[in-house]
Amino acid sequence: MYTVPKLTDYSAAALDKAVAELLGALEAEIKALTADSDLRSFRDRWLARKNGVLAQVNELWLKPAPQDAKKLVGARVNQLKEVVQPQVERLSLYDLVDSRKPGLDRLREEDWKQRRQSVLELRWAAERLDITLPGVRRPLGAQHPVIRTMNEIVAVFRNLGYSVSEGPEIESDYYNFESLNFPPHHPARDMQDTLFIGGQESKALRERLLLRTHTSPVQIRTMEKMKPPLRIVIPGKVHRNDAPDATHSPIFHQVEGLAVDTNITFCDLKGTLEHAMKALFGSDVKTRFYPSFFPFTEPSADVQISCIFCGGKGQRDGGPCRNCKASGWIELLGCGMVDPAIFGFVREKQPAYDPEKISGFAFGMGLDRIAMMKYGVSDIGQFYSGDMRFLEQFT
Ligand code: FA5
Repeated sequence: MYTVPKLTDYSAAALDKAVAELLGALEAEIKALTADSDLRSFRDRWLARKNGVLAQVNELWLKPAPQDAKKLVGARVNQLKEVVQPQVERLSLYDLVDSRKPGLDRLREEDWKQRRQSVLELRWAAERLDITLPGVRRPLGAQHPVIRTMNEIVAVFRNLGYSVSEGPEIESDYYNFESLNFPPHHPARDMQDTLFIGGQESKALRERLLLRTHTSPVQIRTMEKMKPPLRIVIPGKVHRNDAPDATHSPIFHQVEGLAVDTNITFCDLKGTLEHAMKALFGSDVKTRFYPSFFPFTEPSADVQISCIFCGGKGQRDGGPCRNCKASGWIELLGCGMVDPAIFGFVREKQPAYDPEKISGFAFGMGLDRIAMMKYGVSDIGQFYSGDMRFLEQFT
């Protein structure tokens, strides 16, 4: 009777030989089965958790295999299990059923033949392939409209030579606020309602963890790692403690941009954003900048584009345009020249950011509202509802 040998050679050829021997032994044992065979012990011999042939294969082949052969041996052992287990189980199936009824646990020769025939039929039925049946159609997936918008915007900046930078969604107070020039307890912090991780009262403020409220911390993280010149876009998910309504979601997405070099001016910022807006919304689109405030840029501006629904007229279909509230303009992003104070924070780790020698601009936009505009979505919550009827429209 077959016993599982120990292996000394773990090469593919030696494994193939050992596997072939084992399968040969199984075939011989199956052929030798008769009506009087004890199918339960046949099953146990091959499949018992303790000391069955397959269990021994695990113990004698897989466990002692040297590290570099583990993957190969593991694959062979799995293949072996997939072949041996169903064969043995099918043959012992009827005996296991019958052996629960006293007097029926031994089958007569005729019975055995018949039953083996029905096992074969069962197997045939299970494995039969009706090629005339219609196929199973897998539903087609598609990019989520917010991600699609994100990729489009990132592509515009990649074409301008920007590279992509990413950072953690769980961020420290230092990177999300302090290093971006939000002083502690300053009202500027109230500009963004923050979700803090609980139970951190004993930590210093700058070390407390929170869900990042914007992608701007990645500006600092990237500058700390890379010397100027720098041109990066930062796509990502952000969170704020905002009550959900048609245009606010506690989770949303931003794309941020940062360019740092010698002699970067506000003209570069204007030219870059004007180009990007035309690339995204069509060459007819106009941009306008008006003063704003962000703690990390100085001067700062909000950027509006001419309304893409009414062409900037403020009127549509004989009435006021609802998308721009009849103003002809839609606010799209915040931007400005990097405040020299930001370089001051970064210099601690990366001295090349000397505000006397370099300058930069930064901008940031909310993606979800841009996607809403592009795809005519009236409620931001639909992006996060997981409702297939909504999402299927974008396949
Ligand atoms: C900022 O987050 C700045 N970090 C942007 C920036 C970067 C300015 C670099 C200058 C330089 P603000 O808080 O305005 O800015 O948010 C940017 C955009 O996020 C908004 O214009 C809006 O489109 C979007 N936004 C804000 N809150 C929500 C919300 N709850 N749901 C959906 N979108 C939101």
